[in-house]
Amino acid sequence: MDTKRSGFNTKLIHAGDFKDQFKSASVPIYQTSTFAFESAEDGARCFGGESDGYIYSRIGNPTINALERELAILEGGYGGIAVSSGMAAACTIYLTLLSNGDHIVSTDAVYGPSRGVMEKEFVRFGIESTYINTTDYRNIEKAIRPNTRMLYIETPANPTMDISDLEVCSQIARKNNLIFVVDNTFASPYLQNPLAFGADIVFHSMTKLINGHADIVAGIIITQEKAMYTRLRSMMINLGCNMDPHQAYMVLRGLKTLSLRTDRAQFNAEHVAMFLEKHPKVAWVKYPGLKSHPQHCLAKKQMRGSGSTISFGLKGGYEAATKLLNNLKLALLAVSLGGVETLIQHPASMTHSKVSKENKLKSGITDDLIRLAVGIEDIEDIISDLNDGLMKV
Ligand code: LCS
Repeated sequence: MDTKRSGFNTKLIHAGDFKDQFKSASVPIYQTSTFAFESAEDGARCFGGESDGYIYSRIGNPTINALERELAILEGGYGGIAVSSGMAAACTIYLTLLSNGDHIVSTDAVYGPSRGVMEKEFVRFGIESTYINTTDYRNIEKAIRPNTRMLYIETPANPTMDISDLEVCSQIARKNNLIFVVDNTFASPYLQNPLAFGADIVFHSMTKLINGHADIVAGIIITQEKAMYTRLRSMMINLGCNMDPHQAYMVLRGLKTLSLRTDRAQFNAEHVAMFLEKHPKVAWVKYPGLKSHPQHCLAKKQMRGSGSTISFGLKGGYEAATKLLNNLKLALLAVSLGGVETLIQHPASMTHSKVSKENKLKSGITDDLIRLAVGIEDIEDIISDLNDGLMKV
């Protein structure tokens, strides 16, 4: 069957297109570090690239490759490179495509360590970075310098839920000869396909929606073109930030229900966002599905849904936020998102705690911001938990 032409849900189940001699329905775990060659000549052909036989699991493995094929199809790209985590994906992209003297322009409200590693570590290799609000394209144009090499966007952004215009960013990147990279973690390929808007690279922390069960840390990079795929794969192999076959199996298993889980979590998130917006103790709510979100129309244009993460603030600021966080019984006080269970956290003191106070404020990561990752529990229970917690504030 040509899964490239089938619907999204069919792709979720069949796009890995794995076949073995036993006609296994699910992709088996090839828990092996190495593969024997048929002969010395065969080994030489495998290493010489004349045969596509397996060599060694850091280089390639049938379970991992099935996941890579599937994600490449879901994102509409040339190929996928599975890695050990979302951060491994970001760092492989930086290390492969940026050199001494280069400059990167990025969304300011990105996942804390994606920015931290650039400002604290990559700066040692002479790579400069500028973090700006990419929801306004004029900020991007102003930030571009003669040595700018990459435009790096996170949309929706963690934790502000800001949405950047993928089409406009892609046009700016083309005009200025920049590599356009999109972190699509908050949307997943179910809700948004950045390559279709002209991105060169899309990547995910598969720890979140794609795996969806809070039991695995994983990442993937998907490229539009073969040349970039080859460079990134070679770097991944040499860095050794490959995925493990068992990890790939777990993600393949979680991925099958991506649309079912996302639909339900999104249904819940829409109701929670409306509940919060009406609550007297809540100062503000930011969820792309609400009309009050500054980029609500853009979200509708480039996304197929609003996802399951909400940011909001209470009238009592940080003090009120801690009271709420300490008084919830169903929602787990934990970082991460996109899983089946509802999670809540305080980005300024948790996920983004290493970002300087000044940069946090500039990026909209205010002290009152609470991030809620809505799960697939019964909506009545999630709202009742929040309601009880808010009564204690
Ligand atoms: N990109 C985004 C947008 C993320 O939210 C995260 C992790 C990463 C990349 C890194 O992925 P990892 O290496 O953890 O697989 N975000 C987290 C968060 O918001 N809470 O805990 C982790």
